[in-house]
Amino acid sequence: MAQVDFNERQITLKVVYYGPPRSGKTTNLKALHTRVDDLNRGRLMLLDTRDDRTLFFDLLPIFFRASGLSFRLKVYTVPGQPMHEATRRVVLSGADGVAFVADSSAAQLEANRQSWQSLTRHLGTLGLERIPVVVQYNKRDLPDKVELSTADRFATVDPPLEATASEGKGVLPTFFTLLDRVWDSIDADMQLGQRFGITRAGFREAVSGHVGAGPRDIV
Ligand SMILES: Nc1nc2c(ncn2[C@@H]2O[C@H](COP(=O)(O)OP(=O)(O)OP(=O)(O)O)[C@@H](O)[C@H]2O)c(=O)[nH]1
Ligand SMILES: [Mg+2]
Repeated sequence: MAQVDFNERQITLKVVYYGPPRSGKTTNLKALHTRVDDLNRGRLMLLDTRDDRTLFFDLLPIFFRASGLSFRLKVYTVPGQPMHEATRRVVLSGADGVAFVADSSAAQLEANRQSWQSLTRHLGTLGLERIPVVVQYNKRDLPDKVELSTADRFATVDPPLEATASEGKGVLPTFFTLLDRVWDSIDADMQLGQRFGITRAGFREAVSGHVGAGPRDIV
């Protein structure tokens, strides 16, 4: 659950990028990092092995002020390799929202499905089954990509988003869509808008003031 300090007027939100092995979770985070202005981002922590597989998690902290409030966004990725199941659960705990990064390759359908199942299992045991989850199909540049119109939406209502994170495409739309959903769910629980006088649009504007939204990323 979001940490809200009413005295300090400080809101801390945690979002997690989850998905099968090598679907591009860390690549999303790296692309995001390059789009956050220097003053508002903390150090990008990549905890990986020598061959770039995430070992524990990656973390990108983003800090900014808006409407007299101090925001701390913590963006995590989980390690995708099967052996790190316990680590994924730890990283998920306390999350306010999840971006599920599916692999667009037709060969990875089963890996996507298994990862989705493990996500829902963890969310259930952590009591987080109501947090928002957005689905991103990454690697849209692959020749064997699945059609988005017929691709598994998993249990989500929204149509999946597409991305080619290695080219920085689709990374910001996924991030912003996730934050919109997170804001709505926390606002519904904690009446942030009413208590602090900030709307979702105000929050979104503040985020995009620090996380660059060039035209290239909007499409
Ligand atoms: N073709 C293609 N390759 C991509 C894309 N995004 C990431 N990759 C590549 O996929 C590989 C895995 O990317 P990572 O970001 O490390 O994947 P991950 O999901 O963090 O992997 P784990 O941490 O091991 O679960 C790397 O070689 C990336 O360059 C993409 O959009 N298209
Ligand atoms: Mg990784």
